[in-house]
Amino acid sequence: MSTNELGSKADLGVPIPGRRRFLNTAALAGIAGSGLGATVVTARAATNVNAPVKSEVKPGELDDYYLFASGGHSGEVRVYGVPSGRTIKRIPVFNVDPMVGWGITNESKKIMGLKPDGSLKYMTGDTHHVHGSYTDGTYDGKYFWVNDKLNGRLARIRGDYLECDQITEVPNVQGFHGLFPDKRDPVDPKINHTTRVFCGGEFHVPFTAAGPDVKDPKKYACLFTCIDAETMQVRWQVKVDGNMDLCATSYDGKYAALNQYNTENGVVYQDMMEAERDACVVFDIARIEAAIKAGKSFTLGDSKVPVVDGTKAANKDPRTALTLYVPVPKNPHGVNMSPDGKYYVCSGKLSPTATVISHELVQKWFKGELKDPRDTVVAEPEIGLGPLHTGFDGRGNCYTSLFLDSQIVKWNLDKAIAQYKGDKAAQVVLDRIDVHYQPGHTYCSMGETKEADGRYLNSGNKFSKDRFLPVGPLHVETEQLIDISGDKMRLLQDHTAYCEPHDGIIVRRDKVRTKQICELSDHPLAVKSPNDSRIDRKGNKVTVYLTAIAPTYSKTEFTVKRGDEVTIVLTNLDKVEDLTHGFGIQKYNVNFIVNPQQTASVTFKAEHAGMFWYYCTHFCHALHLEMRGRMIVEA
Ligand SMILES: [Cu+2]
Repeated sequence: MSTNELGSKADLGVPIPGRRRFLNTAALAGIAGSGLGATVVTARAATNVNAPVKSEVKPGELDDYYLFASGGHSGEVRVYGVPSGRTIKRIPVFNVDPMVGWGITNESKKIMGLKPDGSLKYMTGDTHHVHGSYTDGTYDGKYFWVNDKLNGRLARIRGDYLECDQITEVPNVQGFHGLFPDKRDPVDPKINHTTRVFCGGEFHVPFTAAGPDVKDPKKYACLFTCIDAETMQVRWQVKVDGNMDLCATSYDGKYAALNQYNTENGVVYQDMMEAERDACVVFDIARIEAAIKAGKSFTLGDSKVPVVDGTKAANKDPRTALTLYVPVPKNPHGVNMSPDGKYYVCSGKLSPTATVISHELVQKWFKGELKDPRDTVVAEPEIGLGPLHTGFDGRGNCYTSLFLDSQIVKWNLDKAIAQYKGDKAAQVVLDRIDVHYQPGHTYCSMGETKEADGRYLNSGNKFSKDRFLPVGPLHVETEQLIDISGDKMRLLQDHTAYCEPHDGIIVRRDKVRTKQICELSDHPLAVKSPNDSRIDRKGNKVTVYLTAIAPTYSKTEFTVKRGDEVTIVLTNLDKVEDLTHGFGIQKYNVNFIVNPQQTASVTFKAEHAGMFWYYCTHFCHALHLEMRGRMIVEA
């Protein structure tokens, strides 16, 4: 789009011939100032993974990676650039966000879920884990998923617009924490991409709303849930012992592993840390699906989702077992799969160890070739205090966050296995770096894919303390970027993260292919031309169809009656990249945006009589302030 075309668009709605020249100049100045005249980046060159890592992205340069991070109890997902640490986008998911109108437009409210009276069922959420869809063992950029630990939901984000398009509430689950997509089909070799998302329930619950079982924690259990990646429907669930925390899947699609704490079924923390070992539970996906197909399922509570029994007592015979409980030291936190697909690494939290479980030996156990679940463990190195999460560099090294030591520790998998076999001289720990302070999640560039490139590691630190200017009692968090390309780790930079990200993934920029302009045909109500702008009335329901083309709406005035239910349908007909319009109505709590070629709608009751200006809230043009109109509400 040239500046000339922009200029002619800018002239629309400014029918003052005598001022034409002045307006052109002013409009163009505005456009240049807001960057609209700049060259648009539509195709991103592939990241050169052999180039030296850098700590700075100079003005005009682009980042090499996207970092998708959860936003914790803000309920959103954040997108940062790596290595700059710049925030590029905040994607509202479980939260209400007036910046884009999420939770305000009819379209977003429908995705979020409604009560029978049309109001939002939930306005809050707690996101912890973002993971992307896979093809051939690496990100394909089609979808990203994020959990809601607060209200037990899974949300999907479309890779093309980086917007949430579906949310599914998981039945009979509280504290849904870890999630991971499968990386291919466990049975059909033709299906080489993600078709399922696995979700672990953390808090054990009764499956009834009344009666003695509600109060008796010994009757509680957790559910492991499989959700269809395309339809977002819940496919099946597995009842298990213990509280599931994080999830990791194998590259063959056959297994999902979740670390478990509170195998004691305690309800207070003292009881939850009684046992010396908890577990990492591994699910045999193909067997579970075969059991469901064979009708060996039951239902729980009001849910119609088929459930199979994955408890320890029901799965003692490995040859028919749906689950394998591998005992691991005390209250583990975090399980991650190595990029070569060989090992699950489970962190100790209350034990200074990481437990390495062999994928090959897990398969042998399920064939009945190993007696003891502990026979699947091939290493358990001591790495430091409070190990939580592990990233990988694709060169056989692990990077584990140590919450209590405030460090990232680099250790070698093969050396840890050699040490476990008896090689006392094996040097397992290769390096340590201090981080600031108390790291939770840590993850590496492409680290959970077959394309792990060993360049960057992000340490998501839970406390920032003195790292930034003081701003009162609530502190931001520190995300620290670390160079892992050499033998020694090197701190590159700190950036702030508003509270409070948990897990994230670092995705090469060529994997993410977004559309910068929406499709008019995506919305059935799209107002395709200013000439289609109209007002439809059915009884007291009024629909106002509007278009926006900078710097004007297709109607600069419309009239409704007090008590009417008013729906505004607004299409942004501008086709220029980065030309978003907003729509706010004074005193009516209406505030949303429409991106180029996007349509959105809001519905409200015209409660107050009088004249109310509506105006463009998202800066769009030199005549942005003039982009407004009047809603007359007749008494
Ligand atoms: Cu505008």
